[in-house]
Amino acid sequence: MKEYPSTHIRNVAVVGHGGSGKTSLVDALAFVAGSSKRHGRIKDGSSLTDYSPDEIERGYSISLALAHAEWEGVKVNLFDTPGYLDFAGDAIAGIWAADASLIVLGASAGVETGTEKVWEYSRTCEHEAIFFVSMMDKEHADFAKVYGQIRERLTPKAIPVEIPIGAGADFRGIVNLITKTAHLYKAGTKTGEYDEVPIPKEIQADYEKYENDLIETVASTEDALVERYLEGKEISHDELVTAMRAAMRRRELFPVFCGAAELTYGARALLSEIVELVPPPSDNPSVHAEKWGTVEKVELQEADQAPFSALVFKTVSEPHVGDVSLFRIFSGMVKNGQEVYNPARSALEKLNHLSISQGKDKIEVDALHAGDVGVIAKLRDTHSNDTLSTQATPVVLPRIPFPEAVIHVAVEAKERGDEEKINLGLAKLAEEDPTFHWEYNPDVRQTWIYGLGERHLEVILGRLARKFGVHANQAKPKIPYRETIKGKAEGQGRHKKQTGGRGQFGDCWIRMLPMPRGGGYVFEDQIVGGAIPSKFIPAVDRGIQEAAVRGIQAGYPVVDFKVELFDGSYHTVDSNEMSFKLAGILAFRNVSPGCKPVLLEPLSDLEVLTPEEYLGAVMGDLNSRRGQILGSEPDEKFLKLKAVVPEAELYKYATQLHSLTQGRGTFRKKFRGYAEMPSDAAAKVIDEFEKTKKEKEEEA
Ligand SMILES: Nc1nc2c(ncn2[C@@H]2O[C@H](COP(=O)(O)OP(=O)(O)OP(=O)(O)O)[C@@H](O)[C@H]2O)c(=O)[nH]1
Ligand SMILES: [Mg+2]
Repeated sequence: MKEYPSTHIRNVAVVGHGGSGKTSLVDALAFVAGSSKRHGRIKDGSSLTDYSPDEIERGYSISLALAHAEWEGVKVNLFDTPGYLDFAGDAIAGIWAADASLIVLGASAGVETGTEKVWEYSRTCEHEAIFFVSMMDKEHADFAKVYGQIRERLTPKAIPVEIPIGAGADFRGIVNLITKTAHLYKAGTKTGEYDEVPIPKEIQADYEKYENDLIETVASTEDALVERYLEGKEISHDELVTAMRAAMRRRELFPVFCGAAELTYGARALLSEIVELVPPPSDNPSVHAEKWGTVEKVELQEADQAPFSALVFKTVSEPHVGDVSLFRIFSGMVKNGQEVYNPARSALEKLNHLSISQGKDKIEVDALHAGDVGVIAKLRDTHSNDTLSTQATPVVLPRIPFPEAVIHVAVEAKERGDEEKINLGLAKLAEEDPTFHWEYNPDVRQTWIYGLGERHLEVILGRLARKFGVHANQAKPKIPYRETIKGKAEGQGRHKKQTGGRGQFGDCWIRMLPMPRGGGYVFEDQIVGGAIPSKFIPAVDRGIQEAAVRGIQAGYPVVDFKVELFDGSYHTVDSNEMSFKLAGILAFRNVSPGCKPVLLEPLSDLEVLTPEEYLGAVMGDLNSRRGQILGSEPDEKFLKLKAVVPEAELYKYATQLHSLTQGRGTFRKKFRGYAEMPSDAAAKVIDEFEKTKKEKEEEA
């Protein structure tokens, strides 16, 4: 493998809606360049970057994967990212680690919700972006329609640089408006070969219109050009390209290309455009890093002579290899076998078998230069989002803002005794995937897994089975209800047992009163004159607490109440701590039902972002979930709706919101606290408790 200096590298994140043709495009680009030896296909599970067993099985991308195409002396690094929002973490990581976004659209599907999302991420990273309208060979392919949608829904600054010749079954070539040439593909070509011909007559009119638009648009980005354009003077090819590059850098212009990746049509032309228009890493402004352990800023130049820094943007665990870290060098260079430093974990790491990745194949290299992307297996203590640097200049790079989990379910072992193994597997998977996490909830005694969507969690459980050999089912998460009291009452708890020898005796009188929400549990000893000897009083307290954990009405822990112990009696021989603890338990059981017990449920603060047209549907749905709507306000193009909703009503809310808003709505949720449950909802929980109690009793 040739060594590529910074000036001869391009880093492109291939992003777009699910199924828009990204993986097929990456495959075609690497193949026509000759960098990948075979033309892989999604359909037969042979594509270059969808190589993991779960991707082959499902037929879509799940993980970010790397490939490259060596073209015109330049190495184009391609980050194939998944389109489904469930795996958006990898799309964001890809955009973050690359320098430009190649946004792929289907020529018949056009702009979809996933396209809007990746456009937003790319905008946040201030990336240059290129649009590629693929699948021009598909039925109903319509380039002009898709271009119109891009302008309307994404940006009016998009401008075609290529237009198709024919569409659908008749799609046979492309015209480049800058070089003023047409490529006609040879039917059945395997590597995208074409004949270069003059502009065909049948599209002459289209050509003139688009060419005029392009020149006018590019000229208008620079005063000097605009004047010459208005004077009707010729603008040269080089001037156009230079102006385009500059405007792309300022995000004032986004070129649109087209083709049919699966047929390799347009792949060669696109590679040349990437080489020409996307800036090499050496052109990037310096990176703002932070000196480890300080707030001191360090400006790092993307040049070989700068101190080494790289961000691990992804880790994957691969069979027979172990953990593989994908990293992007932001400054400096590294040599195979070099020792680097992970400051956040105080870990020295050796880069043995420094490699680059062509799909699943690793190609060992001697060195990697500033701006390049590499892979390394078996780092000791380095995870996604960690910075690798040197001990002499320990720095941390800005971290990838991974999206927060929006959905959680409980998991249950299919086979008893597998719980421990499941938790170990989940912990490992969480290290790999920053958008996935898990916890054991002791309140409800369930393991909960959190992710970006149902599909994400299904994939996680699939991996658990495949990699760790343990099978788990999804279950509805139990709600950690609480109980409390609203009224005051008093009464006795008396434990007396006369067996053969020494008996048991404990007797107490308590008063129970409500405490404010969050006030906790308070025990007050009001015994005067030794009615209960002081050494037994803590036992009464313990008994009450023990009983309170088991609930009053529905078996949930009782919170926010006060107990005053005001009287009692004892027996000099038969009384002991155990008897008074039992007396405490009995007192709680006798008195609490008379204190107007109620159920408390967890509430969440919800912030929903939705396009205005779905506001009614979103509000109606929240109302049906016992939500209390606090108000709405504009938030850029969307409306932000605030509401308080019981957690019990939010099971799989992400999925529902997705379908209500055609995938465009998003939400964030935060635990707000506990509040009293309305009696009808509480009655259902109490019934459920009674039912399971009865079943258990019958079983016993
Ligand atoms: N007709 C036609 N079909 C294509 C073309 N490119 C891709 N496809 C098909 O479209 C489907 C989706 O293609 P992928 O390359 O997997 O799309 P993707 O964008 O990577 O999908 P995700 O990774 O799931 O987001 C596959 O069945 C491909 O065979 C094309 O140029 N023409
Ligand atoms: Mg894909």
